[in-house]
Amino acid sequence: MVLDSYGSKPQLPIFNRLTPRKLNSRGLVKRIALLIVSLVVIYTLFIRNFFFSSSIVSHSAADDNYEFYQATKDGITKQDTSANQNDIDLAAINDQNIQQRSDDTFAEKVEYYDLNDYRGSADGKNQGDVVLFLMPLRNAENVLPMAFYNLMNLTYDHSLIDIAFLVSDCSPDDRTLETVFEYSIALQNGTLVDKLQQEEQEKRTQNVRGSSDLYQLYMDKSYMDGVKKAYSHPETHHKNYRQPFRSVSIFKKDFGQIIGQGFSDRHAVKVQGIRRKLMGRARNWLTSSALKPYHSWVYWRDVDIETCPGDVIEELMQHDYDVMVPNVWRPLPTFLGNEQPYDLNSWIESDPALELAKGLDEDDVIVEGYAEYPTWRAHLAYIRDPNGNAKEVVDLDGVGGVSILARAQIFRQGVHFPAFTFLNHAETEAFGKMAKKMGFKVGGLPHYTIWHIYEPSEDDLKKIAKLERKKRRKGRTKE
Ligand SMILES: Nc1nc2c(ncn2[C@@H]2O[C@H](COP(=O)(O)OP(=O)(O)O)[C@@H](O)[C@H]2O)c(=O)[nH]1
Ligand SMILES: *[C@@H]1O[C@H](CO)[C@@H](O)[C@H](O)[C@H]1NC(C)=O
Ligand SMILES: *[C@@H]1O[C@H](CO)[C@@H](O)[C@H](O)[C@H]1NC(C)=O
Ligand SMILES: [Mg+2]
Repeated sequence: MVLDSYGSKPQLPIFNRLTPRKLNSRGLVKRIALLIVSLVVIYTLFIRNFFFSSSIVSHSAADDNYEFYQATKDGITKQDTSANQNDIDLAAINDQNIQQRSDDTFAEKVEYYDLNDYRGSADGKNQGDVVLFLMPLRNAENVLPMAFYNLMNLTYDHSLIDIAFLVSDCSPDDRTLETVFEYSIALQNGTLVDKLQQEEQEKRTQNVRGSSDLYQLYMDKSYMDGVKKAYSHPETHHKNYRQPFRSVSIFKKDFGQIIGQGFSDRHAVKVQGIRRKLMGRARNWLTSSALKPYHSWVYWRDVDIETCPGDVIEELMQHDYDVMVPNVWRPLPTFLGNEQPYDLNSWIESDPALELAKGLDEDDVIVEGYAEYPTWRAHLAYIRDPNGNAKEVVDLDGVGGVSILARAQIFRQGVHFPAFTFLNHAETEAFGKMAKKMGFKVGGLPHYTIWHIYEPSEDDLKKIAKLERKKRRKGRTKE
């Protein structure tokens, strides 16, 4: 009620009647009291909300604090960082900066790059194309072992891959950054497999089996066997498994993401627009910070992929597209049907969706896979035939961000992940549309599938608990 009258016009009695009418002192006290009350109301209803909400939605342009580290086999070095951070030793940084500046200024070398040499070839592996591998991370500690196994599993020459992680907005008790440090050092030292296997061993002997692992008993057996095979003798997959990468960079920068990282939090339709735009901002920041003139390709990969063929980069590259994505599915408990398409952001545009977009506000974001937006688009995920030809390509309009191979030159020419609404889309879907608008080739492989982890939703956990109770009752009646 109050808000409405505010929304239209600040019609406070105090402003209306500030006419030269004689006031007695009681009237004056009343008016001053009213003024104070009004100001408090304005503050609580409007100003405070304004500041609060703007800190959620938008990110202050002036805040460009970040941390930048590089990992080698000998440890982590802090490379460069904004000078006005509170928690670091300013003197040390200033020294470092002065050092760097004088090095750069007086260095007797000019670096020359002919960007025609870095256009990206379909046969990049044999042409020596350097790939920039980018991975965004948030509260990802638990899935990092999986992600690093997948990294080592890449058959694209490791010495041609620069890795850059972006760690953002983690919870205070989360150890994503520290874990990335530890694993990256061991990765570059060639000893990460041993470290991960030792950690697993320790966990097994401590017998830490969270109740959340119960769901594994309800997964499809052939899927679980596949996972076991992928992880139990990992080094057998290719001979350069332990080879260090060209470089490993770790950026830490917060973007003010406050939407929870739980499965149900992230997937509510209401939060999609905000979440996706912030992710767009984070992806763009990482691209601009890590992309170098000598990169021919950029490969984006999510942390929570359980199994993926080791030659995914070569497979995506050989088609000579500017943007190429695989199919992304996830396993499900058997009582939910074993498996399901996961990434619905890779699609072919449809007429009903274009019609739908016409009726929306310029700033509205269409999100795929929600009843609220019946788009009738053909999703890459649903085109899949498990026995289909893995080399078959379909042209796409929107793409998902789980695993994108893109030519580096498209970023140099301005294609990015919109942090605003572009053609009623944001982030990766808008990236696909933008690349296409700028004349680049965007495609996907419907029958070439990588598998996202299954994270049990609250409903699924309830169902599992119920099944467990039933099992126990049965067990007792048998005895
Ligand atoms: N830097 C950064 N990474 C994020 C953020 N939110 C998610 N991520 C990472 O981005 C990738 C995709 O996120 P995820 O929540 O798995 O997306 P979903 O599977 O599509 O729901 C994962 O590697 C996450 O760790 C964020 O706010 N900042
Ligand atoms: C690096 O590798 C050597 C063996 O090659 C090993 O002794 C050492 O512990 C490793 N360091 C780290 C940090 O993993
Ligand atoms: C590693 O690559 C092999 C061969 O492509 C594949 O079978 C295996 O599942 C991969 N491992 C993981 C953890 O995805
Ligand atoms: Mg995910």
